[in-house]
Amino acid sequence: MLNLFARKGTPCFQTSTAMFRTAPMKRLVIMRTKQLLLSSATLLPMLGMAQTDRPNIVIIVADDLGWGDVSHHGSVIPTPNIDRILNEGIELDRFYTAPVSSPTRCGLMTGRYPNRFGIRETVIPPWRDYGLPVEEETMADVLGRNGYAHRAAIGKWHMGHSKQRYYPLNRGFTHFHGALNGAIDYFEHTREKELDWHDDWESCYEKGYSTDLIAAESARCIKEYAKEGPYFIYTCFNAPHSPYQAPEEEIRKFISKEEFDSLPPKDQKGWTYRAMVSRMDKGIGAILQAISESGEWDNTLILFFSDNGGVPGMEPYSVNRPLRGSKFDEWEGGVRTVAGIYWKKAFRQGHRKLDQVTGFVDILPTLADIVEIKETPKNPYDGISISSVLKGEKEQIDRDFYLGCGAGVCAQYKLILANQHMRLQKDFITDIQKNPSEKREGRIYEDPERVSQLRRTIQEGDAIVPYQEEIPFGKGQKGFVAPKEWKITEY
Ligand SMILES: [Ca+2]
Repeated sequence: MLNLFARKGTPCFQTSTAMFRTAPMKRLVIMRTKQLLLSSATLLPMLGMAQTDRPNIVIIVADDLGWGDVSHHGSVIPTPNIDRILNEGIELDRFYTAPVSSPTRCGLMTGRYPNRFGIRETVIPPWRDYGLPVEEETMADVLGRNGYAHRAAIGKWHMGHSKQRYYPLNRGFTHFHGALNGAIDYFEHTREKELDWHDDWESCYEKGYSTDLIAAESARCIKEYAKEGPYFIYTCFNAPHSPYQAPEEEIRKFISKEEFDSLPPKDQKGWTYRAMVSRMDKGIGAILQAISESGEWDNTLILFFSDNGGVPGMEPYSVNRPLRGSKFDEWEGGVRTVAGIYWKKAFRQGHRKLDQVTGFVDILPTLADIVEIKETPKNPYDGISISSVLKGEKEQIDRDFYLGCGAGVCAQYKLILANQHMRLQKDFITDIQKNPSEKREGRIYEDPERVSQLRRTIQEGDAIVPYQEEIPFGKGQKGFVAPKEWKITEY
């Protein structure tokens, strides 16, 4: 009954068996799947682009990774696999996100400013009864209608958990393996003391460190899906977000047990954080290897980024230096994150550092462009396609990028209007190219016209009235009791 109910709201172009795991249905489902795969193949010429030309899409998201926490940016933490994406692909040096998790994820999935639907300033906490509204289409919905039969969400979801309507399998994905909430326990897979680890609609009791499990499931799906045409994998590590937990042997790579045990808790956290990043990088390596082994390396588009900057108070173990600020604010350290993109077949890449201003809301429009999706989006995108820049057809697109909360950026300038959240009594303007650290004393040579345009963009963004109310983080926390194993029954 639960499974039948769960299908409500999924796109009719559903081709995975993942949704239909109830035993009596299995044979019928396999037949239906084969029929649908055939029918999707016959549909493809109508969709404009040959199936073989469409890249597999693998998006890998880190959680709270600091700008300075990859070896590519000078960290002592070895991150050869993240570095590989940046070095062999295109380093997206000016990739912007929201300063916290859920807004970034919702903006990524929709190509729209998350303040349109009330998820701008805060994450969706366990006690909140809302999510990404069903009025919004997701990247998985769009790709599902355009030739991508398999669409997996693996790892941290964080776009709504209190109703089935917010669940990944009702948001265009054909497979889900991971946690609905943020900040789960890495070993117990719990949030608010209840198991929050799922495989499609079922509780998942597998053992292990969540980073390893997320990587392994991603690799498994990559190998399975590669046999059946282009696929979409959305892998979200919960690392290196708190709680600070890592396998003992990973910590030992950095520091001896004796030395670790002699340190105060703050430093123990710091060394554990380093081990968490290192382990995540190893998981990313396993994903890259799976793509390679699947024979699809040349035609797989891989995007890596962190959902926001590193947290405050973790220096020297996690740093956003030389950027100012951290998670929760719109200084560069909160919203400009480590990012790289790779697609051997079509991008001009290889040690290419791109200073194009881009970010989370551009990804869906860019993918729609790459896959040659002709349909008009259900709700207009706020982001733009940067496909032409990635392919090397265009050097740069002059644009403004609205960051929320009175902030915005263009190629040359960063402007933050006076506001309480940022504790700014007066507007902050800087030439961000000359002053990437946003030091207050930086001398500004203003182009009044360009700055006025950026100001208008920010004011227009701030004036958006959300159609769903944004609720403060702590509201409803008192007395909240998590549902058993985070099982949700209501649509
Ligand atoms: Ca985050």
